[in-house]
Amino acid sequence: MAKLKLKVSASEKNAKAAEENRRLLKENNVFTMNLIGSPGCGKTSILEYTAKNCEGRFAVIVGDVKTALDADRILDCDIPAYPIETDGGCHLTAGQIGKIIQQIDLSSIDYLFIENVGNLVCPSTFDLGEDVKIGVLSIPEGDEKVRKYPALFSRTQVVFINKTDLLPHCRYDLAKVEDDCRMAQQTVQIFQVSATIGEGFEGWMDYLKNCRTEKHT
Ligand SMILES: Nc1nc2c(ncn2[C@@H]2O[C@H](COP(=O)(O)OP(=O)(O)OP(=O)(O)O)[C@@H](O)[C@H]2O)c(=O)[nH]1
Ligand SMILES: [Mg+2]
Repeated sequence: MAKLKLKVSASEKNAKAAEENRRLLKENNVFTMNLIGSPGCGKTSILEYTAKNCEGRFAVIVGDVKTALDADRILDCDIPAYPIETDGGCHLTAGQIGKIIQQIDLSSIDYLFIENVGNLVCPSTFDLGEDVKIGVLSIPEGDEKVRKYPALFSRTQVVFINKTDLLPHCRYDLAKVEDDCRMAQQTVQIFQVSATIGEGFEGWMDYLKNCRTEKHT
């Protein structure tokens, strides 16, 4: 009973912090995206491509269990990056994001990306105050992930299917995965990309532009 009460209050605490983050980010017209996917699916690579090729002013918060290696990769693209080392934690919390956004000049950015800890389960149900959750899949992981992890894919407004350059080497039914994504979330926008060779990002660029227009009018 006491354990249940503790659990409820932790999730209530997170929800409250997420609402406060959302209020602050909205007030500053910052469009915020929470990237979730398995370890190695290409979250940082997609952000590197975005930083180098898409228009807008960005900041990135990067969650990892250990190290600031990914934040360093983003800094190398001349984008402000803020690492969060969770030290064993399998997802980011709204409280952690709240502490970081106090350090960011929100009036100087259009987009905030949050790269969550590589994990298809735990980050799914933790609201960070984002506008959208973005799921990242990749070809070598196999084509059943959307069906296996419904808690995430029922909440993702955008899905990347990354590493399309590896399609000739893997058995992967792209059409089926797209169907699964739409079954889980009818209005999802799907981008098939290869972050390594920079292929398939036109739709993503339009998406970002549209989000900014909506926020700033
Ligand atoms: N072939 C291929 N490799 C890719 C692509 N995108 C990323 N990679 C490789 O996949 C590996 C993992 O990429 P990351 O961007 O670090 O993946 P991540 O999701 O950020 O990983 P974690 O932060 O550790 O969860 C690296 O070796 C990348 O070079 C792609 O489109 N094609
Ligand atoms: Mg990464």
